[in-house]
Amino acid sequence: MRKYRFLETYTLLTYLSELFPLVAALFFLKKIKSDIEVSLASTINLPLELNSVLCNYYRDRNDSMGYHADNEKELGVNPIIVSVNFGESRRFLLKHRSDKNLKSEILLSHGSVLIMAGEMQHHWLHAIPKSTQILKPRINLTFRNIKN
Ligand SMILES: O=C(O)CCC(=O)C(=O)O
Ligand SMILES: [Mn+2]
Repeated sequence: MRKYRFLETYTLLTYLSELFPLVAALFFLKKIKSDIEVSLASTINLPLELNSVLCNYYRDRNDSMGYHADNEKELGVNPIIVSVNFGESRRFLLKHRSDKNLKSEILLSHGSVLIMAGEMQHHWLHAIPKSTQILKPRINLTFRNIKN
């Protein structure tokens, strides 16, 4: 029954997205946002309102993002940032700010969700490097909570 309803909604959205792409995109964003909020609350007991989203579009292997921390004042002290990935897999690099030997990386594949939380933005920088391999496009959404 639920599956049937989902398919109906999906068919409707496919038509809708051809006529009103922006409306369909907003519907999908809201759905992803509420799915994340529900699963954070039910799995790790973390009630959180995500009130903003940034979208990054990586056209090919030459599009990248340099090392940075998401530590803007409006995100608060230990922000929770939920990153959702579509399309091509890309390497997500991490390096520690003070201990140069501490490095890590995660392959963010289609459908993966990465949660950055706690003191991560104080101690670590992250980046998406260029690639030497031919890559298809990738869309990354990062949901955040902006404080007033
Ligand atoms: O594309 C990614 O996975 C990283 C995005 C990111 O770090 C950002 O938007 O601040
Ligand atoms: Mn970032």
